[in-house]
Amino acid sequence: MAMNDHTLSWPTGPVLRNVAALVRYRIGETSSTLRLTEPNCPIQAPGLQAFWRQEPAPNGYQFWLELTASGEAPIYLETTDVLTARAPDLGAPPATWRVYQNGWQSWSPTFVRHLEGTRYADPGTPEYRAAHQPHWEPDYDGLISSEWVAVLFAPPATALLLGFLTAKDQLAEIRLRADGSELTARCHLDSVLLAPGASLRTEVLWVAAGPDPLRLLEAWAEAIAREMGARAPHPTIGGEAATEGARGRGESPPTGWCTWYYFYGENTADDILDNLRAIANHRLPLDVILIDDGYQTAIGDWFSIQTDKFPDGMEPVAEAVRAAGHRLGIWTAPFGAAATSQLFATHPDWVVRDESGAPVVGWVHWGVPCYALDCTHPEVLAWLEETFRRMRREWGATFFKIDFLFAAARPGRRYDPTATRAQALRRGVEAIRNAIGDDAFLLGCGAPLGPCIGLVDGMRIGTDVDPNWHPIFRYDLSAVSTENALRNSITRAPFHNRLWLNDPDCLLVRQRGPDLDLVLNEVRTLTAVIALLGGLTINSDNLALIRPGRLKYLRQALPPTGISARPLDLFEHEMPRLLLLPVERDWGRWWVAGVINWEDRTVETPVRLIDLGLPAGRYHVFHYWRRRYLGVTDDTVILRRHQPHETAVLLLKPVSDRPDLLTTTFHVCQGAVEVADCRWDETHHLLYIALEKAGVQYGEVWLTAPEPWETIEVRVNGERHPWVSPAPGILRIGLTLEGRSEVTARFRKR
Ligand code: 9PG
Repeated sequence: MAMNDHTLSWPTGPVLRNVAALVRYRIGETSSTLRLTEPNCPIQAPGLQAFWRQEPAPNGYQFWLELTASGEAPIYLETTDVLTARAPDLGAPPATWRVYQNGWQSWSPTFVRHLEGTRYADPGTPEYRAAHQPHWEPDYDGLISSEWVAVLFAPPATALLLGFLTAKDQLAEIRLRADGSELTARCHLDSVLLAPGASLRTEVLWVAAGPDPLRLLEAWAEAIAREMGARAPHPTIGGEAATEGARGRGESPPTGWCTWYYFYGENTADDILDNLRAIANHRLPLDVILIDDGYQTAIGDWFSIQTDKFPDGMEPVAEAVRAAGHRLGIWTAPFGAAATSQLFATHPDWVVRDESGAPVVGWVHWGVPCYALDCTHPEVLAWLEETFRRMRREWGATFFKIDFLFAAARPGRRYDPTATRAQALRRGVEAIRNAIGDDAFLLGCGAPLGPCIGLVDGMRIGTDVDPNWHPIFRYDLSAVSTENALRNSITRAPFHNRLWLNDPDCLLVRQRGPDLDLVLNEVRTLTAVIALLGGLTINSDNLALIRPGRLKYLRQALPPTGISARPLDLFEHEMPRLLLLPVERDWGRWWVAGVINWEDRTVETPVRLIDLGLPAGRYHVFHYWRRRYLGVTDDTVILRRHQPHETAVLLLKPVSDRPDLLTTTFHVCQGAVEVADCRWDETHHLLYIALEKAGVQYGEVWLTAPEPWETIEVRVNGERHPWVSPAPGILRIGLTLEGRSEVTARFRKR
């Protein structure tokens, strides 16, 4: 073996050959590339000392670079490849591979791309590049770029993960040539200055192999969460252990109501007060009232309130929200200054500048260019702190949705020439966290993911939901639409409870009409997927006008379980269609599966227990939305008429030989949150069930009573109560649950 052919091997897994590291840098006018082929041995180049570190790590290795400006002259660091390798050998031709491709910010497409026959088409527009391709360059064609982490999967059982375990200091990506000829893990140093004598370290890369790509991805999320001190309640929940948290203990993720997806910024103070009243009247268990975009006169002028909508300013609305017992949430886009803003007029020196000295546009907000604030400027950081302190102090806001965060990471010239784009962004988010305090909830949106870990409590992980299922303006995978929003929420489900709490965006349940073009199956899918993913659950209808009958969908998603279902076929389908939530309680164990039909036509879908990974045995099957008991199976459930965009939510419960709880219809997760207790009294042949849920809701409790058991009576809160038997051995009991109810059923042997 030649000295310069560094190889990485696994006992059974893939092999990387010709492994090397590269440093691209400039001293004066001279650009150079330093190639390192031997790890753990420092290299001295003119003006630069480089040390490429390799260490063993679980299921593989970890790598990073340490760089020192060792000469008299400053160095400008461009990019470093912490690892680059020729043609990874996954034991199967690249055409068969699938790659978990993570997008760069909240709204960027994320899914497992099939190298052959993908649905992904790069729109190739400047707008798409600006929003989703932070490392775009002219040779981007034929390149797959994934931010911070990628998992290569060669079916049936060879997976290779490359993922950075730290993300505070540099933007980092995994690049794969689409023909499989080259694999690179790159850190972006953005041409920052390294002064003579100064050193820096790249982010740390983990390279791991194993048979199960989803488990590798989950393990990466756990590892980076640990390294970066993620603000998640259960940072070490793993695949199996995830059921632990589903016990319903601890605080549930935020619930709430948001102004955006009905009013789109046109709401007045009165609209908010009307919705507050509606929430109280309908007794909806929603906590946060989130005042989204549209109250401010310009991006950046956060205390200049539009008086036509809020005639008395923000204070009285904030006061009413708090008086009604809610948390006040406020939307901002903190790293932007509208070209028309007072902020920019007063502080033109606070924005990032391009080479020619012109202000860098962060984004165009509903037609108005917003310049990117320079979060390395101490005055900007002080202003950010003051802004958020005031919102907390003067309005009493304790929930902050901070949006368009990618603006802080735009390329350009900054006050601090040693700061990378990632560091600039992180300093900005840190200033906000400092100001709002440790106990306020910080929700990232339009946010580059990596540098926010450890600072945000929640993160939007997909594009905006929309009154339309398919995108209507543009047709790419980032375009706002319920379909695209749901796809990302599913493909990034492994981040939930690990990096932060996932925000799948708002739940819309209003009737189809001029304000909403989702049919009933689509609303149910939105409800089911949000409920199964267990993250933030925020409604955004006009609750003052909604037909009350529609509120049943919202109630069935509340409260969130806090635990995410697993997308079992993530590495099989670019649009994953199989979610599985395992639930375990003292009184039993069951599974809730969400089976999604993304097609625009009715299909027949077989659901095999073996694909769900269930222990062998016999299971009762309940078809949740259709409120239908499908009988017992030990093999396959066939959904014969699986309608367009319908999600079949199936409960699978092991068959018992004595009377037992089958399910309830109070929550999509069917017992995971609303069943407080369930006991079988063998002496008295009594089944006792305690239900607990905030608000008021009509629903059903379903029981099983196998031969030879026969039902004598049912009582609800001590009173005799009717039941029906929709199938032999099955009981259905309808009741209104208000806080707490106790159901007892007495049986005898025939
Ligand atoms: C408020 C909204 C909501 C929403 C956010 C964000 O023009 N655009 O490309 C564009 C993309 C996303 C977007 C708005 C505009 O939505 O995700 O929840 O807060 O801002 O303006």
